[in-house]
Amino acid sequence: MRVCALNAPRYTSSMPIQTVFKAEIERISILDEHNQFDEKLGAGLISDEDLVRLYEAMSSCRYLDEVAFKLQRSGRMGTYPQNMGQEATSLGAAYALNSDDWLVTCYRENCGLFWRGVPMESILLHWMGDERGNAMPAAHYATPIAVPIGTQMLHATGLAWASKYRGESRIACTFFGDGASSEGDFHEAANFAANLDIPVIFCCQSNSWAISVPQRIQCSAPTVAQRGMAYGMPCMQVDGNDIFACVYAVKAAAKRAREESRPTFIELVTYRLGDHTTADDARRYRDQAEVDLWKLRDPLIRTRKLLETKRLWDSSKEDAMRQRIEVSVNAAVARAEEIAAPPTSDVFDHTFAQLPPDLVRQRDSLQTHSLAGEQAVHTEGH
Ligand SMILES: Cc1ncc(C[n+]2csc(CCOP(=O)(O)OP(=O)(O)O)c2C)c(N)n1
Ligand SMILES: [Mg+2]
Repeated sequence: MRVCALNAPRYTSSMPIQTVFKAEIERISILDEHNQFDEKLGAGLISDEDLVRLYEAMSSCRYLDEVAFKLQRSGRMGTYPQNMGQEATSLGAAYALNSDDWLVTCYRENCGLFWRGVPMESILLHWMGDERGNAMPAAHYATPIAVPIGTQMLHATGLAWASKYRGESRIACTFFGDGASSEGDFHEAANFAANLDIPVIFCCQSNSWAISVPQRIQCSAPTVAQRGMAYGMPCMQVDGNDIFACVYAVKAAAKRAREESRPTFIELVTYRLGDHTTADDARRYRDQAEVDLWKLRDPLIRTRKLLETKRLWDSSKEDAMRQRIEVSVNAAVARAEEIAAPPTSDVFDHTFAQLPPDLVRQRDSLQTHSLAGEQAVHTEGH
């Protein structure tokens, strides 16, 4: 982004009309869907060896989506939001960040979380309704996936502020949808981060839809990126289906955060190829022609094309990879399903250090199937 006159004095005596603010937003694209690669920006950004690993990571995440869909349909898992089509965004960020920078996500960032090392069964457990799926191992610097829209942007800003206050070099990177950028939480987080110079990166997954609400209805501005500009934050728009562009943008934002303690807003333009969740049927509100167009821009297809051009990939490697992925994803499903279900009383265990008396009564009456009235008999231990 180029911001002209952002730091201009707020008062001027020039008359009668003058421009006090002008801005441009740059769009970053390095590897497009026609296999065009920009050497100037892309050279040296991702090694060949890493590109193969990134492709496998995206493919593995895509396969998990297939499996999770079937698990939900066969009653073995609750509602699940497929990540299909959006794998490159969070993966690019996880690749570009340090492994101890905070990754504060919502629910379509499986690929970045797995790159961090978050176990696949944690994500499966979450969608199976098991609280233990939210216990992200501390070593991964990832917060539990946030389903309430928008809340996590405030958490990321707070985490980055704490890090700055302690004099650590750790920054935070948060992910949210285009719909979430219309929530008050986004505006509070952005204002706070920009005004207090907080080293946080706001990554918006601009996927055209917020369930059935098209982007044009909830954002009248030509780009979502300019929402960050309103707070005086550098912003850019990025081809979110281009793993190189995602890495490039997050690297630049991380450098700014670490060296200047400044936030950045990145609009990652992508598309969800699946339904909003397994509880949705997107055919009811969007055209197949639109979906077909975005299938051609799939981040997996274009990464594979580049690998083939570089003679790093062929169908036998693809088949061998598919077998590896099937084994590892199926093993993660087995591990998630083997974990014994928590006791019903578990819902009372994670909020209070000392359970208040009314909740003690509810917990105990739950075990005896009676109502928790004032007269309920205390049945602890039965
Ligand atoms: C606070 C809150 N309001 C409403 C919902 C219901 N809801 C779930 S997803 C969603 C749309 C989110 O759209 P977007 O932010 O664009 O993310 P996407 O699902 O497209 O990735 C809504 C309204 C919610 N989970 N939390
Ligand atoms: Mg969206």
